[in-house]
Amino acid sequence: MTAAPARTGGPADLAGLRRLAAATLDANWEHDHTVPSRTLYPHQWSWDSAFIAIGLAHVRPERAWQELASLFRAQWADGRVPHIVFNPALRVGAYFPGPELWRSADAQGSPAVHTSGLVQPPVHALAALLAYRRAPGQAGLAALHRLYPALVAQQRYLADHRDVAGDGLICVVHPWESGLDNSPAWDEPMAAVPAEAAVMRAYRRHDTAHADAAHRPTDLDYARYLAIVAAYRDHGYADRALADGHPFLVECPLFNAAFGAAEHALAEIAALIGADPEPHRVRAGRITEALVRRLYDPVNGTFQPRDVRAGRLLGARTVLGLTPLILPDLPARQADALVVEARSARFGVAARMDRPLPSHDRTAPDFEPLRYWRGPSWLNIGWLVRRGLLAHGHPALAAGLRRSMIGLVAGAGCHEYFHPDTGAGLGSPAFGWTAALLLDLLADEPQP
Ligand code: 9WN
Repeated sequence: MTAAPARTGGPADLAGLRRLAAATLDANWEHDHTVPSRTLYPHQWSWDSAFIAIGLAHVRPERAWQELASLFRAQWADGRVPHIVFNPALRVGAYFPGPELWRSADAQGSPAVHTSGLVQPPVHALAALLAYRRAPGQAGLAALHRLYPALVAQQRYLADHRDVAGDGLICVVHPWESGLDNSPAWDEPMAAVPAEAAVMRAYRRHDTAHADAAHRPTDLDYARYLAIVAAYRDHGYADRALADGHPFLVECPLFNAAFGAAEHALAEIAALIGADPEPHRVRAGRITEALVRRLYDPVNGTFQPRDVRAGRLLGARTVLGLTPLILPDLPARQADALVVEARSARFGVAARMDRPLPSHDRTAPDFEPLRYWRGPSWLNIGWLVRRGLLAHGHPALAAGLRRSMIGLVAGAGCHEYFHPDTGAGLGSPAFGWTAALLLDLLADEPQP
């Protein structure tokens, strides 16, 4: 497809953009949390809340702490932080799959409120640390004191229950756990999940009522999503038997990078509240080492997910591969290779970007500019990659990415995601993490 010029003009009025982002967060606020979108995602989502807390700290710090506290009130007894916390006030059918499909109340150790049984990338410790840095003070410190044990339990759940291959890395048991649900990264393991699109006739999908079906996962994808949920749910969301036949077991570079970044953040939080940072530093080092050993592909010079069932690295070269850059202790060899990958025609990161950062290799035959996570640009991923570029000494590239992301919102508003060629807004308008991370980017003006 021909590349239309990206909208790189940027805002004439940064204060206006800031007001738009703050108003979006206000409009999505729901008594103790922020919904990602009033239409598509009307409940509370786990990693959305973390990104949103980072943005709230700029405008309404008290809500940043409420956001994280409400999510962690739904933490399970085993430490898992559910990927969706359902709002009981909403009608049945407000989102699919809803509580009636997850049946969390039947599982051991689930909280009083209905939730899903899956998790999402653990970016919450990083969010708590950044929220505190943005809004330091007694209230923030007290919030960190309260959150710290819950954040530690979240990490312990992952380490103790989800290291299915025993190699120090966490397995995601469903594409929804990766946060990049429909990424081409999952095509191979998803193809091995037995399911038929026809089962979807028994359900009413909520997403395609609010977004163009051509942009969303297919019915066959959804049939597989449901089959994987059923397999996990029917074992009571217990992780003991995962290795014996769970249909989807993948070590994801982004999830594991977030897992490592969380230990780095916990070390800093521990120091702030008078706990011992050292065990967190040790664990962080081990995670980075395991990531490099198990998921780095020296031939391609990027990180690839590992299919634990099939026992091999997966081939699709998606933006997931760049995200271990967020680890400050990533060795120079891998960090340098990721910068080469980021600057390549596949991803186009540059000091002056002519198009947004795509979610998938834009030179790949299966690149789709409109379909969910198969090409479009997301602000949370760009935000993570930008942090990584800064951490590894590439301020000019980081500045280019920042300008590109601000330009996207200036051109199209706080959309869920953006066309990777034209920058047109796609998915849900008034999307929570886009607004929140925009606030963070606007405030983080690099020094000349
Ligand atoms: C399933 C809420 C969530 C994000 C995910 C994104 C999408 C849900 C869906 O929306 O996933 O969890 O219905 O597609 O892929 O990253 O957390 O914004």
